[in-house]
Amino acid sequence: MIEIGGKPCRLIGTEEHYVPPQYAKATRPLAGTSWSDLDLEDLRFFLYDERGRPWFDPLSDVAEQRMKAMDAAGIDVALLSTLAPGVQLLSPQEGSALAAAMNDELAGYAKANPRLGGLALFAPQDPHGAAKEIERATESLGLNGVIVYSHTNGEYLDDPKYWEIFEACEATGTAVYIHPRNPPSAHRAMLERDGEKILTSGIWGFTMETSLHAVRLLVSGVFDRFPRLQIVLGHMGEGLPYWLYRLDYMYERGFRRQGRGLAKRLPSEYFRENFHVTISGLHDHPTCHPTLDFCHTVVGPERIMFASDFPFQSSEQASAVLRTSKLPEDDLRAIAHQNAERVFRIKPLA
Ligand code: GRE
Ligand code: ZN
Repeated sequence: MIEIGGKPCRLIGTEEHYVPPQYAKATRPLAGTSWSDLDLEDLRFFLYDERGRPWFDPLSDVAEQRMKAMDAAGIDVALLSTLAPGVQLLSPQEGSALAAAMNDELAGYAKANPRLGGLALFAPQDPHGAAKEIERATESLGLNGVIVYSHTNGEYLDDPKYWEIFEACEATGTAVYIHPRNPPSAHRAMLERDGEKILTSGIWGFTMETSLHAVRLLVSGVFDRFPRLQIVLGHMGEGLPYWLYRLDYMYERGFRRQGRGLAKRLPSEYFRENFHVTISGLHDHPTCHPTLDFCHTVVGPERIMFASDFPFQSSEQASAVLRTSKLPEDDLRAIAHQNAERVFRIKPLA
C-alpha cells in the first residue's frame, strides 16, 4: 500500500519483469556463437555472465526477494512478464511450446500467491497457435492479459495475417501490452556509432520501435475491425500522447482527405478509446511529474496505470511519483489500482 491523501491506497504494478530458469535455458542455444541480434545481445547481458553461464537471480526469484522488493516500494500486486524479446526469436512451433510452458508456470505462481498475476506470452510467428494460446491462458489459466515484444522477424501486428490474434483478444476481453524490444537488427547501424551500440534498448531504440508499432496499428484500420480491442503501452505511451495532434493533422491531410487511408477515424480517436498507457520508466523528478501531468491532460486518468519496469528502473521511484503527485486523489487511485483492476481483471479489495 501507499498513502494518498492520508489514506491507504492499493498499488498494482503492470510491467514487472521476471525470468524463469526455463526461459534462460531455452534462449541460451539461440545465442549460437555470434550474438548478432540486438535483443540477443541484451539478453546475454541480462541473463548470462561473460563466460555464457546463466545468472538469473534475483529475476527468477518470485518469492522472498521479489516480495521484499515489492514491499520496499509499496507494491501490493505485480503482474509479471518476462524480458524482451519473449518467445519471438524461436521457430513458430518452439515459440508456441515455450509460451505455453511459461504460461502454465506463471499461472501456478499467481495461484499460489495473491500478490502475483501475470501477462501471458504468445508467439505471433504462429498466428493460429497464438490465438489458441491467448484463449487458453486467459480463460483456462486465468492470466490477466497478454504481452508481445513488438516486432516479430521485422513484421508488425497491423498485417492482417496476424489479426486472428486480435480477434482472440477482443473475444476474450484481453488487453495486449506491447512491450519494447530493439528495432529489427537490419537497422542496427542507426543505433550505433563506430561499431558501439549507443542507442539500443531503453535509452531510445525501444521507444522508436514500439511507438512505430503503435502508430502502424493506429492507421491500419485494425480498430475499425476490432473496436473493443485494448492495447497497453508502457513508458507513458512511448511518446505518442505528445504527438496526437500532428498524427491527426497529417493523417487527415495526407490520407483521409484524399480518400486514401486504411482507418476510418483519426489516430487520436483510437488512441483515446483503444489504448492505455503505463508510467513505467517515466518517473521524472522526485517532486514534480510533468510527464504524468501531461498524460493526465491528454489521455485522461482512466487510461493511465502504474508500472515500475522492475528491475530496470527503481520501483521506489515509481511509487514515489504517485505518492507525491498533486493530481486529484480520485485520479491517483484510478492510476494506482482501479484501472488495472478493470483492464487486467484483478479482483478489487473488499
Ligand atoms: C526492459 O524491459 O526495460 C528491458 C528488457 C530487456 C532488456 C533490457 C531492458 O525487457 O531494459
Ligand atoms: Zn520492461
